[in-house]
Amino acid sequence: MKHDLKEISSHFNIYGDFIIAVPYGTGHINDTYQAAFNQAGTVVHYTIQRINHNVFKNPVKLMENVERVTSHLAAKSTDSRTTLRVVKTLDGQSCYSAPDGNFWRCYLFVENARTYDVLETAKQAYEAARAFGKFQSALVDIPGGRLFETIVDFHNTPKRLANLEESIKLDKCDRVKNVAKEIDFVMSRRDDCGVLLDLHARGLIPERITHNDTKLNNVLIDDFTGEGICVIDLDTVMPGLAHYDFGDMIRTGTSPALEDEVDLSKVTMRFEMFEALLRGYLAGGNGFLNEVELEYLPFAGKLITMEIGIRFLTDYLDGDVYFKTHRNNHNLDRCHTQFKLVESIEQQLDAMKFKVQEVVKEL
Ligand code: ADP
Ligand code: GN1
Ligand code: MG
Repeated sequence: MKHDLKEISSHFNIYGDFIIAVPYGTGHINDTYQAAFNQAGTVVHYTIQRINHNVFKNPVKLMENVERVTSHLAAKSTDSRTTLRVVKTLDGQSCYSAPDGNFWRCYLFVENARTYDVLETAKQAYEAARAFGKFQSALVDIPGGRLFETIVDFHNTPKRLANLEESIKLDKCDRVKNVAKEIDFVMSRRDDCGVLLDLHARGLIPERITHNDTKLNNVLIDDFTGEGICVIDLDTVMPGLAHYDFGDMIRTGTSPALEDEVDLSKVTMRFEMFEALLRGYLAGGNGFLNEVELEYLPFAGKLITMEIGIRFLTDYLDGDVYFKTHRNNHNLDRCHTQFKLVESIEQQLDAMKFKVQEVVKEL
């Protein structure tokens, strides 16, 4: 293992004897481990993570956000499994700054729950989206001023497009020649990029506190009840538009294929999963969205899927420096699934909008 997890965990306020730590999950950014401790004969687990400080430039401010968010959520719930619980370092900090420059944090591990990279049932989609809806609406009254922006312009799609154009111009790895079709795909849809920011600038959709990485594997589903119990991966919780979250749910919750599937015939927007996400999100949020926000929910799925596709394409051109990759052309494969899903959403966009109207009338 790259890191000495026994030594690292000794800096946290964890009682008992370290048994083992194993790499955990399929995230693209941080390094996540599940650590086991023997506490008077009982095995107790913790999540220990290295915060990727190339991506998150200010881990200390980031952890201040996490502390604010988790304590606000904890105050609203009596069930300790419904929010992440930060385990502090021995000197009371929310992360451990190691001599080699790495930053580590620790959470209580939520037992008897798991995440899914591909959702299997509409119930899971409903439950995951309900958890994110609840999460967003619970943060509406977080005290203490605006949260710190851990990554500025994270969902600014026009800027993501500008970054792609810059990478095309630089063509660092001589890869532009391989992706003419993909570049055309984006350029023919460039007018979509500014739509949400424009609505916001016109005062039609408000800034909210959003999660910004609502990949469906960022919510823990209870093994027994099937409920979406705990929203995790809080690094990007910061000011944003509701659409960023619902859009990413459509991106990751509707396709039956993995994000890096190479058989593109498997990639499709399953309408029944969209409907389940919509119903779950609205049930969890309990009426907090305005009319324009509701109207643009289906479009958000198209835009956020295209945006992440643009980011995978950009990283492919830059030489795979941002997202973890595990094989050649991994980012390009991921880009292809995103663009295929964009096409599938486009074909169903009218029906999706109609469904929103129908569901909203029922509320
Ligand atoms: P990344 O930023 O790398 O995606 P996550 O915070 O999402 O990291 O964690 C990776 C995986 O570890 C999650 O998908 C989830 O399965 C698991 N996980 C993370 N935190 C916890 C926790 N507190 N309890 C249980 N499982 C967790
Ligand atoms: C990254 O960390 P993870 O795997 O949950 C990325 C998201 C992308 C996602 C694509 C900080 O999320 O923005 O949507 O990969 N996180 C960051 O799978 O860039
Ligand atoms: Mg994650």
